[in-house]
Amino acid sequence: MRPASFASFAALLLLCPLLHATTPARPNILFAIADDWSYGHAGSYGCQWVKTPAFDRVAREGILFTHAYTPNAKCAPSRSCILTGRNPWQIKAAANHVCYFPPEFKTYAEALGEHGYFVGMTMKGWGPGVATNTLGQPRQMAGQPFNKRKAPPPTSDISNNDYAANFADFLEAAPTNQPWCFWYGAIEPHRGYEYGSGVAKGGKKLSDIDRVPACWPDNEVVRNDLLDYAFEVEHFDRHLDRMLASLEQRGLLENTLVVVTSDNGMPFPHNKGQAYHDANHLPLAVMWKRGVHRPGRVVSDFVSFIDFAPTFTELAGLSCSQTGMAAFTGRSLTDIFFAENGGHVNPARDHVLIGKERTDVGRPQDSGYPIRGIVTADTLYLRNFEPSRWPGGNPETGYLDCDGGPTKTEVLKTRADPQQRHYWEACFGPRPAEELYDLRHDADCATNLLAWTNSVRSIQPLAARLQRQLFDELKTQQDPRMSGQGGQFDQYPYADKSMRGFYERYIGGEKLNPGWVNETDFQKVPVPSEIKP
Ligand SMILES: [Ca+2]
Repeated sequence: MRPASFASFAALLLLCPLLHATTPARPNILFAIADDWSYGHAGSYGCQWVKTPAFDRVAREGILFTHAYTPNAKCAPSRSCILTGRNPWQIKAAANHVCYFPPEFKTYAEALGEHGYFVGMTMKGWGPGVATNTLGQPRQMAGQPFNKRKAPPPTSDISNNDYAANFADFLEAAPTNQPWCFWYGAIEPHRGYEYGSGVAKGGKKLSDIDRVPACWPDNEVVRNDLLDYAFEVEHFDRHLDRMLASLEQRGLLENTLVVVTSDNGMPFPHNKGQAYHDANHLPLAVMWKRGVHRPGRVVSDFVSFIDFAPTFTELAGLSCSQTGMAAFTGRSLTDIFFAENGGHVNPARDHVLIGKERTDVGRPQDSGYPIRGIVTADTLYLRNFEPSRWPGGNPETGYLDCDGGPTKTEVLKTRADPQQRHYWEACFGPRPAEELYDLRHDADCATNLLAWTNSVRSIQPLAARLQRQLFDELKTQQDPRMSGQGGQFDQYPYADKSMRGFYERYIGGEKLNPGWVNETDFQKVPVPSEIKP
């Protein structure tokens, strides 16, 4: 290299700190996202009752993350965070489930499409909700859909979308001189499940499950429900396996960044749609043969779903201003991709923020259950802003803010049984304004240390410190909850008009079928002793 050109090359590097000296050409991106799959339920994490050979391969030939979190454990807001690189409290109505997505927030898929990428998706992209541009035209939030191929599903509750065949169609359609970006949005293991399919079709046994989390009764119904969920996770993984084979056959695996994760935790009480640790803590593996250094690493850095959009746009060679997107709050993951070591790579990645607003209806005035929280290596601190409301939705409207299913019904039955009532209390009972959990000894978040008189005095300084850190960061991020404007989240309309105003209409005698709960889940209004906050 001649001195002049070396100087200009060096100057370019200085001007473009995002361009790593060894960064290969713009990679293709395969983003594989399961629907409601929890952390730990993969072979790579040591699980025996959920078989995930494709995920395990991605982890083995890339990086396995042990501390990846969505900021919001519900489909639409979690996907909004992925697509925008911003936290739920920074994207207005998109903090909510089933919202009208604000046209002002561009997605990374739209930005890549404007800058030379061929962008496609199959099945579930962003949603549920309504996303249109300022002219009212539908937006392709995650890319152009490829959904033509169908295949007989293994159970009546699994999609007939042949995801892998649709991905192959996408690859056929992709121009050879362009990088591409594909969103594989399976709808497994979202409910419903074919009851007993894990045993009958998956060849599993109830005794395969090593432990049932502390918040649900351990019985045959719950174990079957878990195995049916496992069988659906495996369907997602089988299609991923075919997609990897497809890439390999075409010689595309080398320069494709493969990201495999989920949008939120499993659709069981105390998990999906809540803010306990298992709801937000998610599986994540990343493979990129030409880019990721030292494959086979296990990384314990705290990473957030808001880190995906900055990663993808950086690898596409775009600065944030070039993308035309609202400024990212997330940080590109390339510091981890290009590191040489496993364990904790970047000391700055030592915590994540989480939180939620309205997830589903079923409370008076379509109000949500607002929470903010901070997760560190040892602790989960939660601040509940409206503790007089029901966290899972009102009993008399079927606790609608929790997907219906066998485990939910089993937990609800325990409300009338003094010996087992603690299950109902943990999953659906009223909560205090503050909660603090010791994640080292209580990963299920069964014991709120701030409600336990023996520990409350010693634990309060820690709670105060975490609340200060949480609130300081939220203020910097201009969270409306920090300036007394949090009520705006309840004012954004629920985009499914047939369900809007559910509570008042149902109580008023209107016949409404919410679809996703069982008839017996509707319970009488609470007795006064249940209203503790
Ligand atoms: Ca989901």
